[in-house]
Order: sequence, then C-alpha cells, then structure tokens
Amino acid sequence: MRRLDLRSLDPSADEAAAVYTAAVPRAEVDVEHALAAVRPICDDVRERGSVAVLDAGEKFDGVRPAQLRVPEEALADALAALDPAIRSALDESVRRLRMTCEAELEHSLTSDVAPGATVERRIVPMQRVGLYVPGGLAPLVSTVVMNAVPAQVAGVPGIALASPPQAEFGGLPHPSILAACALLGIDEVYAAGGAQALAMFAYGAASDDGTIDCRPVNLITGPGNIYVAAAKRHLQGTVSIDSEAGPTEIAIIADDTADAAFVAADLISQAEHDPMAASVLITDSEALAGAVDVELERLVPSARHAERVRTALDGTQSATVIVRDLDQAVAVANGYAAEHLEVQTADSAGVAGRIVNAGAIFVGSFTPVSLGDYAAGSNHVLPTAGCACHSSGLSVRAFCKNMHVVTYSEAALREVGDHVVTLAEAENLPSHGAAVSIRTSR
Ligand code: HSO
Ligand code: ZN
Repeated sequence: MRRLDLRSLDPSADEAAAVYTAAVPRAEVDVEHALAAVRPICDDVRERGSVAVLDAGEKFDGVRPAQLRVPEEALADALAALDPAIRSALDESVRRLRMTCEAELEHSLTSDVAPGATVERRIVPMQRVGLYVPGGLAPLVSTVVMNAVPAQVAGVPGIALASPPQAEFGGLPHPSILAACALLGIDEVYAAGGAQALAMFAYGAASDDGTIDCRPVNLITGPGNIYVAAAKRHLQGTVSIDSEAGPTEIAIIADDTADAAFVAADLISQAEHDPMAASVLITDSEALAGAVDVELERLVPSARHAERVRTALDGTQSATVIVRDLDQAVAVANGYAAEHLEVQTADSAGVAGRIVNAGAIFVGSFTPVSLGDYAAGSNHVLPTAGCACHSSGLSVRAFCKNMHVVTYSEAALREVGDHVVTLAEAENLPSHGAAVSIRTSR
C-alpha cells in the first residue's frame, strides 16, 4: 500500500474534518454517469411493467427468468438442500442480530405537555419494503439476514426481496440466497437485479394481461453496485431508500501494540470484496506500518482472490497513513468517516470513544470487521463514501416511522388558544386563529 505522511498537517479543530476528508482520497465512483444509464431502464419498467424487468434481466444478467416471482417450491427446495453447517451459522447470525434489533426497537411514548394535553410519538412500521441482495462477485447470503431481520423485528407486514437471476441456476437467484429467504420465512422473492429490480419495487410491476406481479413498496434497502446506487438516487422521492452503497471500506487505527498480522488480515478481508475496495491503515508507528507491509507481502499471494485484493490494496483509494499521534489518528478517522473502522491500540475503547464518524466501529484486537459481516449481532449494511458523517447503518429504525398523535381537551385548548391566535395573526393567517377561537369563544 502506498504511504501518506500526514504528520506535518496540523489543522485547527474547525478545519480538521475538511482537511482530512481531502487528504485521504476515495475511489472515484461516478454515480452521475451511471444515472444516465439507469434512467431509461427505470422509465421502461414504469411504462411496460414486468416484461421490461424480464427484458432487462435477459440483457444484463444473461438470462430471462421464466417468471419474476420465485415459486415457493424453489424456496423450499433451496432450504432443504442447504448445507447444515451453513444453516446453523445462519441461525446463529440471525439469533444475534435479532437480539440487537429487539433491544433497539423504539417504543411509543407520550408527553403530557399540560393538563389534558398530550403528544404521543407513535412508532409504526413501514407497511411494505423491498430488500435488495446483489449477485455480483459473491452470493451475499449474509446480506439477506442483515436486511430482513431488522424489517421483521420492526414489524413490517409486507417484505419483498429481489436478487438477480443467475444463468447457472436456470434464471433463479443464487440458491443460498433463496435458502436464507426460506429460513427467515420470506416468501415474496423476485428474480430481478440492478436498476430494473429497484424500479419494480418503486413503481410496482404488472404483466401485459394486467396481473400484478409486484406491488410498489415504501422503502428500498440493501447494497449493490454503482447502477443500484444510481437507481436509488433516481427513485428516491418515489420511495424512501436506506443509503447509496459504494465499494467497501475498512480503516484501522493501530499503534505499536497492534498485531501486524491481524491488521494485514483485516485489510485484506475487505479488499477481497472489490478491486475498488478501500483499505486504510492509520498509525503513529512507522515500525507497525513496516511490519504490516511485510505481513501483506506474506498473506496476499495465498489469498483466494489475490488479484482482486492486490488491485484494491494498490489502488489510490488504499493507503497507510502515518500520523503524529493517536489524537491526529482520531481526527483523520473522523474526517475520513469509514464504512468500517477498527481500533487496535493500547486503549482501544478510549480511542473508539472519540470517534464520531464511522459506519460501525470494531474495538480491540479480537473484533475484526469480518465478525461484524456475519455474526457479531451488528448490521453490515453501512454508509460508505464518507456518508457516515450524516447517515447510519441499517437498523430497525430504518424500517419504522414515527407520528405525533396530538390530543387536547377543551380546557387544554382554552389554556393555549390565545397564543395560537397571536401567532396566526403574526403570520397573516387569521383563519388559522379562527379555527381555535370558534371553539374557545363559545
Ligand atoms: N463487508 C461487506 C458486507 C459483507 N461482507 C457481506 C461479507 N459478506 C460490506 O459491509
Ligand atoms: Zn465484508
């Protein structure tokens, strides 16, 4: 990995975020360019419905599914054929994530603002959601779990899932993805990928004879490639989205107490996803940086996806960043706002406590990101590309809305009525005030 020496940078606290965001480059992902490609696909699905989704599958995935909706027998068969070891690993992954989601579920609460005057914050689940699970370089069976479990715990009554049709599986999504759906009790599954799948969720899709194949959803979640990100940007507004996911990122803050082999293994683990993935080591120890380079040399050649890993580690989006001290490491990490941030230092919890921008933080030498990818009980659908400054990872919260439910008695309205009339008059909206005084003047 290339070296970036930031020791001479000493921005003020106000400037630090912008300076460090610029200092650690990211992969160039031109979503705007991809937008030009996805717009016509989305428009076609809106106009021609299911046949447009199938046409696009044939064109982009190389196979035309026999039908959009995956038959229930195919789901049951996939579960029956699932390797028992994978099934028990998935069970444990689900169990842990469910525990976290149940603990995080927010409950409705009522504020008594005056006698006879209450404002309830009522939490309600989204009524219908579309979960997207990409095909891509690996069948991300764990992504089914990460999308579906929070939706289920939130109490969403309508859960649909789409994943690209695969030529080698006769136009069905990957069998392990189908098996995970069956394991979780998700029976509304579509063989659709990319922008066409998201447009199907946003607009709904019907066959030429008028049969509705997929009803529109309120929210689309899940990762995907640049076309999926572009489709989310295009469809936002028609539906709600979780966030636009870009290539995977790992940043690691490590000092001279860190184990170089652990650090190297973790940098490689996320580089395995994508030649565009970013692996960033932030350290105040040149000795550790050198030792990690040695470990990378040793470990990369034996990685199954060595080519992909090497491309990612050699890319300009990956680097070893040398800092003066851990204070500067924290500032760099907060500016970079990594999707995943590991902290492997003498006081990992202390350093992690000062992080304000990261998709998720993995604390200490025995908490690698790949634990979180599968079975930590945390969610792996996380904001990338610096979006951790303003966005959160997927959780039950994303699948809920809250509504204020306001209830005033006559006496309570009388008590505050004059203030409403005054403010309405101040805004030159006297009919607003009149709606109060017609009640209070009787
Ligand atoms: N690290 C990926 C998620 C994943 N890893 C799925 C393995 N499978 C993005 O957060
Ligand atoms: Zn991963």
